[in-house]
Amino acid sequence: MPKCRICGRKAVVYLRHSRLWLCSEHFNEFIENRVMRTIKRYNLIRKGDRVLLGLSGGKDSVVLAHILSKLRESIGFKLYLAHINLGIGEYSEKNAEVAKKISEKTNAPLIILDLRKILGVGIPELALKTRRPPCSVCGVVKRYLLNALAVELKANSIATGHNLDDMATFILKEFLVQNLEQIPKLAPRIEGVKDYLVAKIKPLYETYEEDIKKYAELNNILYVEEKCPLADETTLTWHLKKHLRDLEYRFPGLTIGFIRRLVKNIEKYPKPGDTIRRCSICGMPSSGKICSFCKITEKALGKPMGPHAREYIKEIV
Ligand code: Q46
Ligand code: ZN
Ligand code: ZN
Repeated sequence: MPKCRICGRKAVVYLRHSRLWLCSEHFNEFIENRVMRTIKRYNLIRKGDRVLLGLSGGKDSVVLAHILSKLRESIGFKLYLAHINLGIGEYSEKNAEVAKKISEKTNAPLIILDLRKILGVGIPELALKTRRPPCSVCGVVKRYLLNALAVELKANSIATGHNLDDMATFILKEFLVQNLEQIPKLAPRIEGVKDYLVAKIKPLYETYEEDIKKYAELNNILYVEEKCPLADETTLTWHLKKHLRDLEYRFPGLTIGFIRRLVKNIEKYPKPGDTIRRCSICGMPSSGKICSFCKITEKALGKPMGPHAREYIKEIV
C-alpha cells in the first residue's frame, strides 16, 4: 500500500502532476496551500477586503466556498456568497438548494438572485427569443447580475470557481483562433473601475479540476453533479478541454507549467482594444453604447431591463 510522502500513513490520493502520494489530511493541506499561494502570488485578496463569490452549486464554486471560508481568518477578509437562479427547471432548483446548504456550512451570508423574479423569464426563454446560444446569453446575465450585486455590496472583488483546466482551455482556444487580445482578460486578476466595475479574481487558477473533485469527495462536500441540460458539448472549447486532459495524463504537469509561463508573459500580449464605458441606459460597464444585458433583454422582452435589475438588487441588499 503506498504511503503518504509527508507522514508515512496510508496514502489515499496520488497527484500525478507532482508525483506525490498523500493521506487525506496532507492532501487537504496541499490543496489549501496551493489556493493560498495563488491568492498571494497574484495579489487576489487583501486584508480587509469584501469578497463576493459566485456560487453556482457545481463542484468548483462549492469547493472554493469551503476553502475561502477556511482562509478568511488568516487573511482577514469578509466572504459573501451570491447564487443566481437561472430558471433552468429542476436543475436550477437543485443548485439553489445546495447553495443554501453551503451558506449554512461555511457560515457565509448568501444572496440569491432569481432571474424569473427579476425578469419574469429564465435562460431558456431568453435564448429562444434572442436566437442566441443559451450559454452566451447565460454568460452575459451572470456577469451582469454578479457585477451589479458586487457594486451594491461595495465588494472589492468577485471570486469565481474557474479552475486550472478551464483557464488553460480558454487560453488555448484564443490562441487557436488568434484572438490574442483576449488573453490578458484571462489573467488570475482583472482590475475593476471604481463605482461600476468590480475586480474579478480566480483563486483556483492553479488548481487542477481533478484535485477539486477529489477534495470534494474526501471531505464529503455536497455539490450538484448533474450537468446543465443546456450545456453544449459540441463546441471547440469542450473538445479542447477533453484533449488537454488526455495530454495532461500523458505529460503530467503540462497544464500548470503552461499556465505559469503564460501568466509571466501576459504583459507581452496585445491589450484589448475595446475601452470600457458605461451603458447609456443602465450605467453598468459596456464596450459599446448599450450593454449586452440591456440589448438582450430589449430583444427578448421589448424593454432594456438593466435599470430594473439594478433597482431590484438595490432593494434586496
Ligand atoms: S449554466 Fe449557463 Fe453553464 Fe448552463 S446555460 Fe451554459 S453557461 S451550461 S456553466
Ligand atoms: Zn500524511
Ligand atoms: Zn445596460
